[in-house]
Amino acid sequence: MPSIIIGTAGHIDHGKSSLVQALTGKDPDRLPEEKRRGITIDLGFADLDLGDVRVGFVDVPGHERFVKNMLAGVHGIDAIALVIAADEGVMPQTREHFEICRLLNVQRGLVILTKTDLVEEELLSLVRAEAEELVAGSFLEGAPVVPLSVRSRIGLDELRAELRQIAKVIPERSPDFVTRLPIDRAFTMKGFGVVVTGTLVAGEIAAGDELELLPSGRRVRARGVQVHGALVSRARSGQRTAVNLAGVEVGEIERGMTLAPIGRLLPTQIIDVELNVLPTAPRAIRTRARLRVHLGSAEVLARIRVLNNRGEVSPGESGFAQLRFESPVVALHDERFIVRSYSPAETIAGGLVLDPQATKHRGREMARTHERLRSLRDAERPGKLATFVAAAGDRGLRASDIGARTGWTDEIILQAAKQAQQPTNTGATPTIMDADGVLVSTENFERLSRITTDEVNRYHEREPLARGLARETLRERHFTHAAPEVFRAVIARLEKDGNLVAEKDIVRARQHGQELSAADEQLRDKIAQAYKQSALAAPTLDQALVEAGIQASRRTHARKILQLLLDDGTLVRVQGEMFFHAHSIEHLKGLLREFATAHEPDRLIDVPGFKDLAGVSRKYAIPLLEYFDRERVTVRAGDKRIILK
Ligand SMILES: Nc1nc2c(ncn2[C@@H]2O[C@H](COP(=O)(O)OP(=O)(O)OP(=O)(O)O)[C@@H](O)[C@H]2O)c(=O)[nH]1
Ligand SMILES: [Mg+2]
Repeated sequence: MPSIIIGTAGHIDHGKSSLVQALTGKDPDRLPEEKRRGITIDLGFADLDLGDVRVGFVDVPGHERFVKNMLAGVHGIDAIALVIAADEGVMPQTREHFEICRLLNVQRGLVILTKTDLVEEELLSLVRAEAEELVAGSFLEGAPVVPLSVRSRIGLDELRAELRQIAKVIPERSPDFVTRLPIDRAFTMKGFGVVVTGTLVAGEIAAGDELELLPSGRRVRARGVQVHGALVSRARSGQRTAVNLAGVEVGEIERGMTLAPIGRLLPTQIIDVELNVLPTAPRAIRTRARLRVHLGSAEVLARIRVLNNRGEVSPGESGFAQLRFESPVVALHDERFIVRSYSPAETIAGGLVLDPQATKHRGREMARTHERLRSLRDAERPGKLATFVAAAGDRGLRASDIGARTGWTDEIILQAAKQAQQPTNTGATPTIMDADGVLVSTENFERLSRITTDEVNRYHEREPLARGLARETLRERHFTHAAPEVFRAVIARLEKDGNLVAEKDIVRARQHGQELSAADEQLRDKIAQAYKQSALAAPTLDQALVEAGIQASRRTHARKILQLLLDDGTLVRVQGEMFFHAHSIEHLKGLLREFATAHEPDRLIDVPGFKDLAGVSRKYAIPLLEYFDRERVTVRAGDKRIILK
């Protein structure tokens, strides 16, 4: 059976709770204090079976001091029942609640004129006119106006008929978002343990689901799920839902937390928004103002930074702003919220979350920031996704990062990402590409490619004798902010394009060869010769250079030449500055193998044995053996070595 959620709204004592009770038979006021004082203090819930549809009521308090409680329940409703007492007419919280619904973009509802038993026909038509004037130009213009009395029970049937009509036109909740339950109540129930309730704004919760509470990140398990007071196997979006939780104490949960699948959503403390300041706000909202922000069922304090030159948004105007929360909260792109002044607590604005994981903006980047925020507000999903990706810079975004910002399911993210990679000709939205699972803007990717090519070319100019630039150097210089995938993808792309060659640990230009002058060639041969002649009695580097007849002033140059010999394998670095000619090493390997054959089956050699075999002193024997261990020619066995096959 389809179900919808209707929130009551209206001034204190106008008959909201009485109405819910008359319809459902259940008194939504459950607190002893509410019963005693005859007013609603906190949210109340009751539901009504209309035969072909179920209506869940969220009954809110009308008292101006409890608007914050009203706000915890009004998010996520499908429609409002704006209640106006016929004997009092439109009053301050009639307007405030109605404005809140407008700011939250509630799309449907009806007006109910209560207590008609207390007034004459004439006054009733005056109040009706007043109500119509209030809603003129809003989503409630032309909505049904139902006069009724719970005393005489006149009008209740008409109201049921209208509710059924509304239920018919409420669209189904979108399946495009991951599960999210903003919690409005948490309590313990004897024999059950911890129970949380809320309006399931997206997705489903089934018994057995592993979930997490945000912002704390506490992991919990749904032991059982109830909808409309009955156990169900799963609750669906748009239903008032109660979840019995295992793995948590009631003291760890409070109103305003969100229940979500593990690892999907991310609490935030800085968000970029569009702010709509009410025409009735007493003054402009200025940068640095401290505000109460109502998001989902949460109320969080925030400081605002208005993103324009004046540093304020005037009553009746809209503008971009950044909110910095005093504590973390779950916020999603495209989510609406209400802003109240810190003191006195009055509703002064509403807003739309644009970037839920924002960073601080620099003043001189204002134009760019505006362009981004406009795109996040106006673009279709692929455009929004591309804008998020571009804003992330070199770091790029993974699908999970997009999910944490938007609450989109994997399928929606995949679909949007695919579309965003098609070239567009609008030019307004950035294009993006997929670097091994990390999405990055084409602009950033191209920039990194250019920088890499330039850096490698410059390096070759500076060090013509070097084989290439170390990968690590490149990464440290230009890719510290980039995801490793982006680094790899840039190199791979440049290789594919034929510009660069990536070898094990270096990157070089494809056409870069080490052209040596005749003099350098001679130098190279001399050094190689010096090492070859000394065989296993390897000289120190300085000795080798002296032997090769190289002047002290040319040492630095000679070292570069030596590096070439190492690069091409003529020389082998055994340890630090200790080099051997490759021939000598090969010769020694041959001797080791012969020795092994003669010492089958254990193939063991100790250090003295090795010294004899190689004809070297301990100074060389140990580094050589360690080198052979590294090269897997030998393997240590106590103070001996096994010579491997
Ligand atoms: N005569 C008459 N009295 C009514 C009617 N509906 C409600 N009342 C009375 O009005 C008073 C307030 O009713 P509630 O239903 O508590 O009003 P409310 O809007 O829920 O008030 P808050 O939740 O505190 O904002 C109660 O004493 C009700 O008995 C009605 O149709 N006729
Ligand atoms: Mg009430």
